Amino acid sequence: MKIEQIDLYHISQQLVSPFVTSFGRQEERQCLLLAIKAEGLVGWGECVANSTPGYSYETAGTAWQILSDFLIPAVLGEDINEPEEIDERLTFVRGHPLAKAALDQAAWDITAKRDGLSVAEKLAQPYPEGNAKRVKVGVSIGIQPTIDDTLQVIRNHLDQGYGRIKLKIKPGVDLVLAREARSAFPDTLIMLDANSAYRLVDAAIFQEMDDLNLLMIEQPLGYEDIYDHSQLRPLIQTPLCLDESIHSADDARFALAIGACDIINIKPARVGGWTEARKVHDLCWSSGMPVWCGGMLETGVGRAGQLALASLPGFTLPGDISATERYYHEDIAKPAFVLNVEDSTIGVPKGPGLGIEVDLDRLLAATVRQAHFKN
Ligand code: OSB
Ligand code: MG
Repeated sequence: MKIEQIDLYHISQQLVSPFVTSFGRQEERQCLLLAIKAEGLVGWGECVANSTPGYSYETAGTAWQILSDFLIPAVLGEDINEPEEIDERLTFVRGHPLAKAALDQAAWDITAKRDGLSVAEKLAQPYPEGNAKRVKVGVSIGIQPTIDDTLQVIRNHLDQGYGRIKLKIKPGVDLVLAREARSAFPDTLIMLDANSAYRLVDAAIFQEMDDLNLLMIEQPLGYEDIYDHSQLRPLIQTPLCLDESIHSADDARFALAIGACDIINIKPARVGGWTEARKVHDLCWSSGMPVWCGGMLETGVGRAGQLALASLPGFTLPGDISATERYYHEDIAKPAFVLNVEDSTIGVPKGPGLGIEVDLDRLLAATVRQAHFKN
């Protein structure tokens, strides 16, 4: 498929409720969306880089520049048959996985459409068991003004049918919060995400959580650290999960080799796209390490891609893939994703491709900048 045109949009959307983490507060969310056009088909991809470099060094602004000046020119006019060929053509740029992932995702969408498959089916081709039709999901709850507020937000999400609760923590909002949440909800799957807010010397805080029967603690230590996590792990009972510090299958191999974690959160964006995300999945699955699909407050474009990835057989833990209404009043893609209250699952889009339609009017209403690259 010769890539004839690529459209790039920088959008900004109001969140249904502010999202507060140890690295900052978000009331609106920015991201880039891009469309690859070839042979009368369109493939969509989302770059989850936000306005500030809090989670990753990339921002919507840096991703715009890297995509416009380097990544898009490297693939425009090229003949691409399989999505993996995009990944290969982008290796000359070091880093910038969030920017790369948007092109990789769009390539999965357009080639799956060409093949008459959903992205989930195309991703699952190597596995005899194929892909799941529904995936288990949970909700990620930001830091609230008080513990009582947090308990109320947990209650609301349990009432909506979410079967796994993730609580954001930061120094000063950790142990007491976890204890109160556990005593209010003794049987709920509860996990914590620190987004790198602690150091190894803080190990005692996590040791005090040993008796809380938490599902896992996500990324307590440095955002590039793997080694200190391997030192923390034997000191605590709660399973340790890595998010920020796993950028590739090689990082995952290193983490496995030194015993740095029990679980990996796979975010396709953080590892440069779905091609690399599947490699991380394969490595973890063959090593017996459970994985789950993380989230970055995606629009329907990114969410459709998360659901496709999470349908692979090694994704055994609930993902951070909540219903559309939890993030946006009106999303730019249709249909909205809806939670099944019976079993806390969301259906995997049936395709073709990602299985969503981008509503161009809504997209343009949210757009702050656009560019069109033609061969
Ligand atoms: O660390 O998992 C994280 C959102 C933005 C940046 C980092 C993270 C998150 C979430 C939200 O936890 C997950 C979601 O519901 O999309
Ligand atoms: Mg995280």
